[in-house]
Amino acid sequence: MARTLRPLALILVLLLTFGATGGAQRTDRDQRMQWWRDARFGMFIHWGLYAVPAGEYKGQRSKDIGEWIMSWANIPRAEYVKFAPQFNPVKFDAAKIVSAAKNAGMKYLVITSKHHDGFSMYDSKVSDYDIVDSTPYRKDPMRALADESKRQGIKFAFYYSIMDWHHPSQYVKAEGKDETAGHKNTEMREGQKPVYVAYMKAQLKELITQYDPAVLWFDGEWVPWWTEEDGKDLYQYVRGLKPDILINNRVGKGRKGMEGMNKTDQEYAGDFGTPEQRIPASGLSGVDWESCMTMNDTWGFKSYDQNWKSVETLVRNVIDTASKGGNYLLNVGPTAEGEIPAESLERLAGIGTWMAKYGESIYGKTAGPFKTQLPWGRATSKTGKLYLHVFNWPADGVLNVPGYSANVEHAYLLADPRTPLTTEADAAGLRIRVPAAAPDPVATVIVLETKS
Ligand code: JFZ
Repeated sequence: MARTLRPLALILVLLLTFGATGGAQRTDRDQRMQWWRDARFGMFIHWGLYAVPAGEYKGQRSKDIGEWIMSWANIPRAEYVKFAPQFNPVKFDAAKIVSAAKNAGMKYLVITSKHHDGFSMYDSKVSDYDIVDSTPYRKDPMRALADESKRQGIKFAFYYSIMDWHHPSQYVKAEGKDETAGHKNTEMREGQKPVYVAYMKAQLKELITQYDPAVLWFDGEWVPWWTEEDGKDLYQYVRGLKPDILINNRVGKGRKGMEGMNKTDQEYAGDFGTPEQRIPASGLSGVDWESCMTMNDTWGFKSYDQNWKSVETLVRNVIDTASKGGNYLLNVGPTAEGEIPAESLERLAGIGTWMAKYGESIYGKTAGPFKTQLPWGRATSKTGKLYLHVFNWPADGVLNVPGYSANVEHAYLLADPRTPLTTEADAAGLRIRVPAAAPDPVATVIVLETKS
């Protein structure tokens, strides 16, 4: 870099670094969040050693989630590590996974680089407890996924757990539980926290410098030994390594339980809220959030979980989320062979069919103008355009948009822009004449172009 440019670059880095948690540098924040706000839909991938037991240990099954088996089956470290030599995902195909995400209409993927069990899914130099060093597979699937994502033009991102059931700094102190098994609240050994934080930072540096992730999605932050101060420090560390990276609010202590939004008593670290297994009742203006959700009842693969959501539900969840100004991060849990289950692939394809037709109403769109929920569906918008998502088609051929009084210039079905729909305004709102039968049983999109 030319000598004269250096001070400028330094100022830029400082601005990006410290504009993060405060509201002062709103424009920097807006700039780096832009792709993510436009994306609206991503793939979550929970994949790790837990795919080997697939929800079953010594004949014991559980309603609990698959990636927590080390905890609910009370498996000591010395036993859990034995899954590693059995983990040989020879059917893993990065191109197939990235294509499945892309064809579903997803714009980014977030994969577990290390979950609570502490097993690294990439070639870490600071641990041998990783897929390259301790499994017969000996390859780095994160390398393949990062490269393939770049090739196919989809953003690649990492999940990383702060709580670690394998690291010697942490142990379990709970009645009837093995000290080296998993637990929702690990204890930190006296004096070991700096050692563990250094380990995390070394891993995060590997992940960021070698794989260039667009997002760092932290989790497992609720353990009592992790503080907001630790979170802010880690946030700055990660941002220092990659100024335009996005970091979720689970890096610190701001998150309000499963609701996922930040507490408001103080400023917390993180760029977006993380509601889990739910979509907020309404959006919050000026707040970025992403609802993560499973397709069945587990994140990590379980051989016997068949409680699948329908394509209709999943598509409507994408719409519901976008209509409240949020992102939808939908999970898949690949098997120990490295494949996304067929049931998940079918659903991804089904969502993709809808998204290919109606994606315009989702990408780059935000909440609709309505204060109360529309009786028949949802709405998204962007200056000059309103997209009505009709879940329940009117039986009488008239769709009422209560309280809507904007000046409509054009109304049409998104799938048939050349056929105008007739509209009438009255005191109660807008009435749109629509075909007798629902053009799309999952959700039909009607576009209203308004004078702006
Ligand atoms: C967390 C993980 O524990 C889980 O395995 C998965 O990765 C999910 C996306 O994130 O799930 C949580 C986190 C917090 C609570 C419950 C589940 N909580 O605070 O009750």
